[in-house]
Amino acid sequence: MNRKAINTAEPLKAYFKELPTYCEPYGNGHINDTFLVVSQKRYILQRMNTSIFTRPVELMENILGVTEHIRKKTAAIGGDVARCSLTVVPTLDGARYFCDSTGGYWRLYDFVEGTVTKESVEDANDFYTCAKAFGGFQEMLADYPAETLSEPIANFHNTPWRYDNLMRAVAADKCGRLSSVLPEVEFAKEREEFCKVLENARAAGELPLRVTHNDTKLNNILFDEKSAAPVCVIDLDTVMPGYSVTDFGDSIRFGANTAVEDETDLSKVTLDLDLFKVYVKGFIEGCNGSLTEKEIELLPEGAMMMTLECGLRFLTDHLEGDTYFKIHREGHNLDRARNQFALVADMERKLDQMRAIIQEIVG
Ligand code: ADP
Ligand code: GN1
Ligand code: MG
Repeated sequence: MNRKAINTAEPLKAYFKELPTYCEPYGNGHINDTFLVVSQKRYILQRMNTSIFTRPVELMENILGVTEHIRKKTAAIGGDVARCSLTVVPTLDGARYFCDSTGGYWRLYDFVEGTVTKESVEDANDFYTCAKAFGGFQEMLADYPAETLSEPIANFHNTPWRYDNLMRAVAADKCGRLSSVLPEVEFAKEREEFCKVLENARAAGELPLRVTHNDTKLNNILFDEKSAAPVCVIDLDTVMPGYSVTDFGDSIRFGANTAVEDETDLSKVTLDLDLFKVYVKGFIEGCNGSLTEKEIELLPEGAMMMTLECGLRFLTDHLEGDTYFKIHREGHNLDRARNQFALVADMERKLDQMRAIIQEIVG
């Protein structure tokens, strides 16, 4: 979608008495349409992606609850209240979001000044800072009643459901692609029991329900432009009840793979144990004692689960005709699924080493 073609006149009128002179596409996000608006000060205007987030009103309730909580706790410890979280700016009528005449949902945030985003992990220190920021997010929200949050995407990290969904796609074989992916389907089937590990731990009362971010990538953190310290965790659309180990795991899946997510030379796809170690250290420090022993024990399973689940999702989308993830070449989702499964296999080989690293860090 060409963001320039999006009509911002209606939302601007809803938010500003005097129309701002500057409103241009901003940032590199893949989900929402983001604009920088300049009037007396700077703002971020976003049109929410309602084809992915079909319940924008509940989603905004989640964001308001969580950001308010972070601000209160930051105030209590004398922190930087203006920059610690996103601030939702109301419309001129006092509403927290705006629905335009075409059914598009919009929101306005204060621009968090003096910050920058980084698009990719350049060195171990970037990954450590990222881990501390997402661990800190967990800690800030450790006393938030997670069960009061709604699920903007149902079953998002319900891995057994994702597995069943793959099996439904296999049975339907809508695009006639099944015969070319039989080894991948077999790989998934061999791990059906593993898919249940976190849900079983939850059912046994061993895994607490937490407020989770669910998109724990580096470019969802704003860093102070001078000190490079993490200032604020953004992109809160996928905040919902979940497990701390999946927020941890998604970062590992994405940031500790020695290859990019769609690399087709699978010999390059491995788990970087040095980066794993750095992230464990930063995450545990960031969580600042809020993780239970069981959560710490299940961190490697969280990493394997997120990687396996992502592979299941890519494979499902391939079988269903690439309707969810954007593809840039034929078979792109299958390449991604193979890549994720290769990473799962390497994680399985390195499971004992992952456990030893955790032991070494927690003592
Ligand atoms: P997406 O869901 O599409 O990834 P994000 O909410 O992450 O959208 O926003 C896209 C980019 O816009 C971010 O990576 C960041 O650079 C910038 N951004 C978003 N919100 C703010 C804000 N309040 N202050 C400063 N920059 C922001
Ligand atoms: C999607 O759009 P992006 O890259 O932030 C997906 C994640 C997947 C990721 C895999 C809402 O995130 O869950 O892990 O692709 N986000 C959604 O690249 O489905
Ligand atoms: Mg983002």
